[in-house]
Amino acid sequence: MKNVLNAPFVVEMRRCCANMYRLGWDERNGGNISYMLNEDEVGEYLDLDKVIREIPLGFDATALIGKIFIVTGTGKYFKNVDADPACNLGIIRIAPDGKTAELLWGYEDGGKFTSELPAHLMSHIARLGVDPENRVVMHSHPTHTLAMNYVHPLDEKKFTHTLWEMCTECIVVFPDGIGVLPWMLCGTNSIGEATAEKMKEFRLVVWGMHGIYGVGKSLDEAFGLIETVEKAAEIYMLTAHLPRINTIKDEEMVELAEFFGVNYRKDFLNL
Ligand code: 2HA
Ligand code: ZN
Repeated sequence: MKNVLNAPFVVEMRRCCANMYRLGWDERNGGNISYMLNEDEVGEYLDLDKVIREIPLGFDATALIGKIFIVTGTGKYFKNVDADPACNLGIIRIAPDGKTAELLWGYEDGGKFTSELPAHLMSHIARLGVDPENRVVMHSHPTHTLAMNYVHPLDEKKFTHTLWEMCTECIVVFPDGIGVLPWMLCGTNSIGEATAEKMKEFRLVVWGMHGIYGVGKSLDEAFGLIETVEKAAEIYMLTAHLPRINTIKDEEMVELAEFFGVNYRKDFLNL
């Protein structure tokens, strides 16, 4: 059996969490990631018949029975993942009852998965319905995106449109736009259900005055979505208090979307 600490999925999670921490997006225990793994790949590193502990999920994940995820731990700091992955990360499999997580590795100090697991697993279910290749759900508190939440209407069309105006690449990177939820209590099944509902339509969902969710086929893809939103939000926050004398026009956004062949939310433009 190969050493799981060298597994590409563990190395990627270590690098990703360290990177997000250094960007200032994941203070203290802020943020969480879940990454669906291939059973054969995990089998090279772990004995899949050896369940260390069973942990109740607190919601129904029947649609994901048998699926394996590497997930950041509750109360754990992204800052510490790289130095101690076995304590700060865990690999879980959804048990045949759909209501329990079987711990296959990690959470070595007796810990468990992120308190946002309902939002993560419900989002995985929703995204897999749209894109069978989806693997990653990522939550973070990027600074400028969050700042923008306080000074810009929390309206999906307006929020998306403003970000599309801020960087030429935006409409190409997230042509499907951004779903927006109002402030809601986090860590609950209700916010999980609301997030998953948005995920049927969007790959990015803002949690009002809290943070953002991004999804993708890989950690890079989910990260790249959030990174692009954050860059655009930074430009917005650097310019929102200044007179705007130039902008990317809606006609130009159409030109971009058509040139790059992306299916964009036409109803989010004002044409
Ligand atoms: O895990 O970010 O939303 C800490 C959080 C809660
Ligand atoms: Zn959060």
